[in-house]
Order: sequence, then structure tokens, then C-alpha cells
Amino acid sequence: MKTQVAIIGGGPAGLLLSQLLCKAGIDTVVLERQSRAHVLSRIRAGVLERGMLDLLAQAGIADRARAEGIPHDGTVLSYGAQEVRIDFKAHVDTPVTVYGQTEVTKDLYDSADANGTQVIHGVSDVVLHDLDSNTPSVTYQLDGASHRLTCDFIAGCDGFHGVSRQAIPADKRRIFEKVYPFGWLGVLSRTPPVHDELIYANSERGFALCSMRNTSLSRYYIQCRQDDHVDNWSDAAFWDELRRRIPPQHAEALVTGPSIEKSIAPLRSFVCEPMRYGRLFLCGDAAHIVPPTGAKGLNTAASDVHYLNQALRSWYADGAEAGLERYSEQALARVWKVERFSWWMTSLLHRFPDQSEFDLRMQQAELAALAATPEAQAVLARNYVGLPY
Ligand code: FAS
Ligand code: PHB
Repeated sequence: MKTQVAIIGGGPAGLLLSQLLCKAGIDTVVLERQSRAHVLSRIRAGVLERGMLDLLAQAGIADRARAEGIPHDGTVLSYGAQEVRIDFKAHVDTPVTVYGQTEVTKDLYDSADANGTQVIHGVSDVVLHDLDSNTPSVTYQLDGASHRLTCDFIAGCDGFHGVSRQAIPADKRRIFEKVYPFGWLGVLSRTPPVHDELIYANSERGFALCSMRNTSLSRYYIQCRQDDHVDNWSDAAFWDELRRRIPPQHAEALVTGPSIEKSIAPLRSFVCEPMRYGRLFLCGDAAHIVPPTGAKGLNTAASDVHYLNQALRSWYADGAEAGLERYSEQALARVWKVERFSWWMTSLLHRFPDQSEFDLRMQQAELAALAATPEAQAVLARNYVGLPY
């Protein structure tokens, strides 16, 4: 089988790239390890930057996000019983949109169906070949048979545990990693959100986040031990702990209910350099991971897709190599700014097991300075709503 761009991974990065290239008449085939139902069952990101919305609009699939997504003009950071609201509108006049990654993926799959994009589910043993040639290919197993997909380019959109990054020879890639000594225990509940904006809470018992998917579906997280397990947490235990970590007025207003999803996500910062090797281009979690504190994982996959979409369109339009040559450097320049912001938000809001009394005082001083300094709030707002592409 032959295509122009082989895309490994049918998550948001792979599907968004396929739909943007389809708009330009560029043929793609998406190879996905899991079933469609499995991909759609994942509960992950909840906040979209304007850049992601604009890309969805470019692909012709922003209508539902615009109609059902909830614009947020600010967010709240609390520390103990105090809180400070970061006013996006006042500082950067740009909102974020609360719209779950699950919904984005649904919209992307609907678009792929409508455009007749080939998304092949259930592949295994995916291997990349001849990346340093002009005729790369991908082999894979499907239903017991071996297949080869020849192509001009391969987009590695297969996430942190995928095979694409590993296809770059070890001596040609450099890894940067920081693993945080805690995880996030997340709960989804059919309850009204505790507040009309997100609340990021730093408490002496650890971090908590009050988020939402819509006005009747809430998403909450509490920092937990790195080796914790979902089975250690009954719903009642989760709600009690969440109440202890958010300011009293919100704890009293909290509406609890049965969890319809409960999971623990590890936290790490991770970057692979370069994001290109020959005809292979890495996008999204395949190339970088951020702790979810800054709501940047999905949104940074979007900026990678933007750069690669532009570069591939130029190549197919008039053979221009410049965009492809520039891709890795251009994408990484934004990735590292996002890594810094996500690391900073995580360091500011979590309690670290080895934190000294001095470290705690620094964290409290940083929060107090943020609460007292409009310029500092403006910097947080600029990064949170999304840096320019
Ligand atoms: P994805 O991991 O979403 O997609 C990669 C796809 O490739 C998957 O469908 C996988 O099945 C497939 N694949 C893997 N190996 C393959 C192979 N060998 N062959 C074929 N297919 C293969 N971000 C936020 O902003 N906020 C959050 O709250 C948040 N929470 C998260 C919680 C968890 C548990 C995880 C893992 C991530 C979370 N993220 C969050 C980050 C997340 O949203 C990612 O940034 C986003 O899914 C990135 O999209 P992709 O790069 O497409 O990677
Ligand atoms: C979410 O709603 O899942 C969410 C929102 C903001 C974050 C992380 C997760 O920073």
C-alpha cells in the first residue's frame, strides 16, 4: 500500500495532522494500535488554547468546540485559605476554552469518516524503515498478516510509549527528563463544577485541581504518592481529601457524587531532541511530555502539528525544503517554553516530599508575590492561554 504521509498514532496529534493535510489534498494513512473505542474512552486534557481551536477551524471541525466549549477568562490559584484570580481578559484579552480531549478526538474521528481518511486500527509490530532515504516505509501486522506502507514521509504521533522516537538511532537523539515524586489521582463525576472557573490549589496536604467538562460534568484531581493506587481511594476518601485541600468556601459548596472515571497519571517533564530524523517527524507526546499542571500536553501537540502541516504543504506545493529543515528547531523553541511554564506551575503548586522549611517559605513567598504583582500575573496569563505559534 502507498500513501504520501504515513501517520503512526491515531490520537489527537495524528488525527489532527491527517485532517489538516487532507484539506490540502495530501494523502495520509493513520496506523493506530488500539481500537477506536479505546482511543475515545481515554479521559485526558480539558483546556484548549486558542491555537488549538484555530487549527480545528482550519481543518473544518471547530463548530462543536465553539458551540459547546466554555470560554474561560481567568483561573484561580489558591494557597491555604487565600486565593488570587488570574484575569486572562485584563492581561492578554484571550480566553481558553474548556472542552475535553475526548470531544476533540470524537470530532476528529467524525471528520476522518466524512473525508474518507484511512485510519487503520488494531495494528501491531509497527516498524519504520529507510528513514534516511527518500522512500521510507512502515511495516505492521494486522489480523495475522504482514503489511508494508510505502510513503514520502512518516509522522510519529504515537505518544510517549510509541515506537517512532525509538526509531531515531540512540546516538542521534538526546533525551531530557525529570520525573516528579508524585502523581495525580483524577476523578470524573456527573456533578456541577464547584466554581465557574478552574481552581489550582496549593495546600499543606498537597495539590488539588477543580476542573470541569461542562456545567454538569466535573473533573477533579489531587496530588497523590507516586506509588499510590486507585484501589486505595474510595469516592468518599477522595472527596474528603479534596475538601481539605481547597479554600473553605469552595469546600462547603462542593457537590459530590459517584466517580464515573478514576485514574492516576504519573507526572514527568520530557523532551527528545531532535524531533526529526530523515523523513521521520515526531509530533506531540512522542517527542515531549509536560506535567498537566499547565494544561499544555494536548495544546503543544497542536503547535507541533501546525508547524509540520505548514512544512509538508510547502513541500508538496513547490518542493520547498525550508519548512521541513526548520521543523525540529521551530517546534522545540516553543516546546521548551512550555516545558518551563509547566515545570514552574508544578513547582509552585505541589508539595515535594523532600521540601525543606526554607523551600516552603520560598513557595509561599512566590505565591504571595504573584498575588501582589499584576506583571507576574500577566506573565502567567500569557503562558496559560498559549504562546504564539
Ligand atoms: P496520545 O498518547 O494521545 O496518542 C498516541 C496514539 O498512538 C495513541 O492512540 C496510541 O494508542 C497510539 N500508539 C502508541 N504506540 C503505537 C504504535 N506502536 N503503533 C500505532 N499506534 C500507537 N494533557 C493536558 O493538557 N491535560 C491533562 O489533564 C492531561 N492528562 C493526561 C492524562 C494521562 C493519563 C495522559 C497519558 C496524558 C494526559 N495529558 C494531559 C496529555 C495528553 O493530553 C497528551 O498531551 C495528548 O494525548 C497528546 O496527544 P498525542 O501526541 O496524539 O499522543
Ligand atoms: C482537566 O480538566 O483535565 C485539566 C485542566 C487543567 C489542567 C489539567 C487538567 O491543568
